[in-house]
Amino acid sequence: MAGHAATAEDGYALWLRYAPLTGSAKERLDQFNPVVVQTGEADPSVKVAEEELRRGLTGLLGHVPASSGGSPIVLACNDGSSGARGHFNVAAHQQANGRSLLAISAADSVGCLYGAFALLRELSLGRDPATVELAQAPAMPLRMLDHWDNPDGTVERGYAGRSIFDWWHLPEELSPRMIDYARANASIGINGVVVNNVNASPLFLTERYLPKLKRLADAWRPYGIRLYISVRFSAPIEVGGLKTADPLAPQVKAWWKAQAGKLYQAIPDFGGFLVKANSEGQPGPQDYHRTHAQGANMLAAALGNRGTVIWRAFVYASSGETDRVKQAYEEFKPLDGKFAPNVILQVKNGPLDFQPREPFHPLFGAMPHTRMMLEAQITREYLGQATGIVYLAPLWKEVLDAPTGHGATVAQVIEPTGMAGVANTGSDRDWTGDQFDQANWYAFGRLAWSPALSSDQIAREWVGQTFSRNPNFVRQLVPMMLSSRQAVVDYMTPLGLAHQMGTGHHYGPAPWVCTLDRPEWNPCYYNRADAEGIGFDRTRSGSDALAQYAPSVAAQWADPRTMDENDLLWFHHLPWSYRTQSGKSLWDELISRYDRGVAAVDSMAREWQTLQPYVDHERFVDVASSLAIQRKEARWWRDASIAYWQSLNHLPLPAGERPPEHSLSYYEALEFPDAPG
Ligand code: GCW
Repeated sequence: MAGHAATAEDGYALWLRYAPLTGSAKERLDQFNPVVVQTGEADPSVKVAEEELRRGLTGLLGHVPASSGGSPIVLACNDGSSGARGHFNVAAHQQANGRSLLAISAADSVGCLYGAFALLRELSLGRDPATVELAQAPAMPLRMLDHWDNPDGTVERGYAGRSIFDWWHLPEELSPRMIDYARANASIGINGVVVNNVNASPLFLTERYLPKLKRLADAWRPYGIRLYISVRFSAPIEVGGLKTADPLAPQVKAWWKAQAGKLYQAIPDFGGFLVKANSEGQPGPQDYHRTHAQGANMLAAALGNRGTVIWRAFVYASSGETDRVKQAYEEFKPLDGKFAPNVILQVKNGPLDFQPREPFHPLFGAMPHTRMMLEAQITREYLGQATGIVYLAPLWKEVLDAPTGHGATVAQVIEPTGMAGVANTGSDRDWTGDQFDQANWYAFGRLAWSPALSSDQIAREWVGQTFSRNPNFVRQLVPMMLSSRQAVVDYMTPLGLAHQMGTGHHYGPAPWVCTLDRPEWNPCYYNRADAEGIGFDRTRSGSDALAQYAPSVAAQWADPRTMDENDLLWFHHLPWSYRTQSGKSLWDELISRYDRGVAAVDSMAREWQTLQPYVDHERFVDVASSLAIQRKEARWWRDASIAYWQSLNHLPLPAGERPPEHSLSYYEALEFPDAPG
């Protein structure tokens, strides 16, 4: 039995659908009413917790919960307990009158809100309220979304329409979306939002933007979300009328202090500044022969103990002489211990740039005297953008679980600080441009809350709340999601290849590109393919990037014969005839991986067809069309890549292999002037 197919839906409700329960699950929940606020009723966060409980119960029951007569659901929001901000308990107790009582208790009101959302999650998944027992606390203090949204409504690397932030009409108009956005974030524990692109417009530091920022911060405060902005390092010149932005110049220091003062006057809990400096053409302290630490510390002094400077480690010079993946470590490692206490270094998961697979960044664990957070990319810039199914939890788990060799996993290194995800939201009705990309927003938040959660559990939660809790459906869909990340690696850049995408739009394959001014922007810089072999030698005989890792970790990647071949060509340049662990030649193995990726997408598309009975028509068709695009993309990546490698090595395809559909010149000539940037 497929269960009821829900009515037509557009995805706007995200995982907060609260679809009606049926049968015994509904009957059990019907016993629990009313919602009672025991403490903190005047608190805005408690108010929204109460509201959300009522909304959720109404959805799950299919009617407004009774106002008396049942086992109450009680919000007790300053229970005197101590612990991390946001921790909560949810448990059913037996009362003297024989009735149960379901209590959500926490030391602070935001904890209570998180508890309410956690309870609703359990109930949405069909859990018997009488057996709910949760005691949770966030694993890390900062759980942030970074938006690469511009004031004109465009979104850098955004594939879901325009920006969700309507700066033009703020502060007078606050779109209801801003509240639904806050609800979605609070439901997964996100507690910080950077509202603008790291390639930052100085507009955000003007008087005109203050009331706009204030309106958003006020709207999000009840949801436990603090607002941050990205700042442009040269803003003192552009909007401050100064002649310099030198971080040691007294007038520059004074200007930033004054800006911070205005921000705190309007927004007392303003989070702080995110900074991309001396990276990809952005201004920074090095323009004045100052270090990253001097630049960051000057801004940190302006904020004082009220807020935080989050300084990005994503830097690489344009010389191309040093292997690009080594540059962040070389610049930042010597600055360990030099940053002010309210500075955090934000490090991307890998040393290159959000590729389908990268080894973890060597800075994790290597700067013990520096607060460090992880930056992940939820928007799929390099992973097919907003098409098909690519579930990213396995990618992030791989990094979080990696032992750094410095006595801690990546998760343990960042837990005292936090995690930021580059948001994938936009003005599209479904928020993320593709139904399944909602899962990535969800998974990011859940992992920041608890990196110990498994990709499987997160997928189950998301599927159950977002689509259907039917066990057959969940059992079939979750494994598809779990294998989808390896599929994209396989059809795009198998065996440790990276950065093989088209210039600018970063969408399709272009391994042949070799003539861009900046050598490290060229795919050929990374594949190093020629008639003899392929791959980037990062061992001692090559760039020696391996030496940036702890010895135990470097050792695990040093020998191509024993290492995990998923990273093979990231670290080694090998002949096409090299014998891989499967016994196949490197060439044959490469082709079999491309094929495996294409086959995986085909099978996802096929399986989705069989799931039609469980899914509303609108979202069924939406996902089916998206998978049709992904099938095309997978073939395009495979065929164009193989055509190019063959033009170099002139090797025949293994017997029975399908040749590329078109000639290499066909793929080379494709242009996409209309692609989103
Ligand atoms: O991944 C690259 C993107 C740029 C981005 C940059 C960064 C915001 O292609 O669009 O700029 O990384 O992370 O700063």
